[in-house]
Amino acid sequence: MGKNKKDIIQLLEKIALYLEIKGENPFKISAYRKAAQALERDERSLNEITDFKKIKGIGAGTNTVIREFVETGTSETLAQLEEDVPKGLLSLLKLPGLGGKRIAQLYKELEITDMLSLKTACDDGTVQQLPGFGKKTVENILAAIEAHDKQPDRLPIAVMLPIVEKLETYLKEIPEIDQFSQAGSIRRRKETIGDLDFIIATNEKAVVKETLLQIDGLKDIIAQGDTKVSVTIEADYDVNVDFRLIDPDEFTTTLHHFTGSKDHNIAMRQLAKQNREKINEYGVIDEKTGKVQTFPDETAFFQHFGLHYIPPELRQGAGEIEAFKAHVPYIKLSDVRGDLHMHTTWSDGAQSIEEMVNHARHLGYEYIGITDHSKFLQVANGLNETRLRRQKEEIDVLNEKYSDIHIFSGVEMDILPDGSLDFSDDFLIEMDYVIGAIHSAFNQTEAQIMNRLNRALENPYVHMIAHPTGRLIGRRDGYQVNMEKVLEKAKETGTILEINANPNRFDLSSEWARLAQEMGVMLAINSDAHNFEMMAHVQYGVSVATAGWIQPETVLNTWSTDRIKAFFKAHE
Ligand code: DGT
Ligand code: CA
Ligand code: CA
Repeated sequence: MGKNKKDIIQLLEKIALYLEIKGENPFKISAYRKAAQALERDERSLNEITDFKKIKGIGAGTNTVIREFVETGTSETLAQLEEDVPKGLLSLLKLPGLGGKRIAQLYKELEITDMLSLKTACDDGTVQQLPGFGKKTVENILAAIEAHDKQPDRLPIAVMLPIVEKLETYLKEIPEIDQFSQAGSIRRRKETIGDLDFIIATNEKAVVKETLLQIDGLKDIIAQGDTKVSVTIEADYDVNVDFRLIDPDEFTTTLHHFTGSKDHNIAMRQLAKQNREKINEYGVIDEKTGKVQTFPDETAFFQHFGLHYIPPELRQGAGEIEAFKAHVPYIKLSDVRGDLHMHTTWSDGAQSIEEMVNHARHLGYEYIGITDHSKFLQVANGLNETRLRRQKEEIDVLNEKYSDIHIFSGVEMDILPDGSLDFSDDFLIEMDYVIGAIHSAFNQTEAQIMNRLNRALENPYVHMIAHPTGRLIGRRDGYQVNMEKVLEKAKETGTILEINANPNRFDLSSEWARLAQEMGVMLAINSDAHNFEMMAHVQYGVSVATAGWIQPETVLNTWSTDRIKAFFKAHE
């Protein structure tokens, strides 16, 4: 079934929310919330729990729901609620300031069922008359609806990646397709994406085109020619996708052409001109003879121009063509030997330590670091000193059990709003390593934020700073950080800065990472995984690093286990 503990917690919370929207008995709602919290607090993973009813906070009713979900992967209770509650009501949750209770009120008192009926009732003044809904609240709701209706031109890459995955699954099932690839900004792993581009090699364009038009979620056909199909796909947002259909022997040149960037293509064409050649999507044309040359892959294509293979992330028209006349030692996924930031069921992760270890072994890692949250972060069930010591014992046992991987015992320690650290130095020295992180009071002044970061950077037991700016791409700018000063301090204290590989974050960005490397600051590419699947995000972190010209040597987790051990010790 593949359900993990997080899935159950989400199920219980969802049921509570539906009950709340329906305006059901508060005790019933609270029973589901309590059960979710009890599971969150419990350190065991799903496989280790034999009897849910034994957990304080889980009663007979919630136990039945959990067991059904674990055994069948579905929930009759949730299915019934999904039938009872109008779908449009749920979409109202996306508006900031509207929770289950308020939505229940709108539904019951005013029969509001979706965004449109809410807007109408706001406009004609009826919402304002509800108890607890003042003029200001109504204005806020209207502003939120407007912001929601206005889809941004570019979407964060984190929104696009799941859609890309679905599209690729679909393309893989089409037998007439020879090969296909992402192109454009998604292949270059930009932070935000305008539209998705795919290049498809096929000898049966008409059949493939027809099949593409059967795709799930198709909302609009923007254009359909012999070689190009442009569609709008409906997901959380509307997403435009360009599919280009070409003959198999033209695949490489078309792929290069539509991978861009535009500036890179311009620079390539200038280089070709020196050879008296022209590049277009169909091939490389000799100006004298008119002969068209095609290539088996991009390596051969670049080689034709005397260049080493340039990774898509670096095709920016920013000096890469000159640079790649020689060998450039940029980082690749295969350089990564381990992952030094992840969470387990001890705090807010979905899997146990041993499960994460085994997944890491499956990925071929030589080491991982377990870095659950610290006590300040109560919402994530952060660990205090006692629990961290117990966790370290468990890690010691696992290190005995598995000889092919080393598990570092770390912690993602909160830097508190007042600048103090969540643990004293006496305790920190017990950990293999410590990651400092800000998760609170984001709206402080630059002076306050820098004071907090400096305290962590200057502490000899803090080895690394997680997601240094706190931004979420397209959603949150992060806190007021003076990154130049952070880089200087990191250099001075030998503190590592993280490239958080989560596609919502990419923090540091490739630009900051590049400057960090130039200044002699060490980096680490971390998944910050809260479950198995998220461990794969490291590949995106590597793309961020590649786009910043980062070399393997700059990145801690390309080093050997012994070298890292020595580094952690020496830092203190
Ligand atoms: P995006 O979609 O705005 O995030 O950025 P891209 O780079 O994916 O841009 P897109 O989808 O307009 O075009 C894909 C690539 O095709 C672009 O990077 C460069 C290449 N290209 C080649 N010829 C043209 C052209 O005539 N117009 C445009 N816009 N792109 C072209
Ligand atoms: Ca594009
Ligand atoms: Ca496009």
